[in-house]
Amino acid sequence: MKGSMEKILTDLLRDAGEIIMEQRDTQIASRRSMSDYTTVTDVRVEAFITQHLQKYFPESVIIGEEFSSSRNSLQLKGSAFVLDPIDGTVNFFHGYPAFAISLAYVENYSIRQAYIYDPANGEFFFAAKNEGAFLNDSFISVSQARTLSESLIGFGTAYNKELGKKEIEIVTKIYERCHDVRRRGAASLDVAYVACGRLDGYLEMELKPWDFYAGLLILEEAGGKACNWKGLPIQDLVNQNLLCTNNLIHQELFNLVREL
Ligand code: 2AM
Ligand code: CA
Ligand code: CA
Ligand code: CA
Repeated sequence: MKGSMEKILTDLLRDAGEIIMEQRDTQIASRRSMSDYTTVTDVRVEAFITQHLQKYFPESVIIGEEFSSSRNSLQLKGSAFVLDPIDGTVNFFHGYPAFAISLAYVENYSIRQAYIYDPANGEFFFAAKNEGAFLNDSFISVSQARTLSESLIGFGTAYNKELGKKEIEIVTKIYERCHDVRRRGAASLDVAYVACGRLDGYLEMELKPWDFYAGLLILEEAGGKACNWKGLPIQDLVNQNLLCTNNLIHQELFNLVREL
């Protein structure tokens, strides 16, 4: 039997997924750069989820990509939700089916529950602290790959083209040493894919908290490991260069990232 919070949030994200798929409106609502933009659906879905969260959990703070513009308003003390209404907006815009709703529930700086819903593929990732990680109600765990030479590695390219080119340089070195590399374009799903063993590692620069907060718990509960590119634990609510692995290849992949 699902706990009541889990049931409410699962149903809420499924309803939000329906809005994304059925009212597919890719009109641009605002644009920060050539590849950094928001569609009216991003804003609509965040408003929809926020409204319901406020109704069910009025004491919780909501930190969402589209409405939490001021960093000063971000706080994780007490209870908070960290929300990305559409992670993978560029994919959503182009009709490339790799985007997700990402929602983390945090209590006193600790992620307690995590939800990543990929509506185009009907895949729902979930984790609860100390209770394991799941994909569509089945337990998931990270891969058994022991070396980079038997690994598939995901990566991202930043909206900032100069930064993105730097990432591609790093990835070129990794590519020479692994089975292959993949660039899919939705950070939350990339982390979830490491958690369920489809990827053995994943790296991306300058991610925002809502891109990966839910993924962090799912990865941890599935036996994986995350750090920033300095090898330090992930800090709260700041942008970071993220490195995620199945744990077994962590040091080997980190050494290549650190070299640059
Ligand atoms: P978004 O679609 O919600 O904006 C693409 O590489 C991935 O990085 C997506 O998950 C995208 O999330 C995220 N991302 C968000 N902001 C970014 C930024 N300023 N630079 C690079 N990637 C960003
Ligand atoms: Ca965005
Ligand atoms: Ca995002
Ligand atoms: Ca987003």
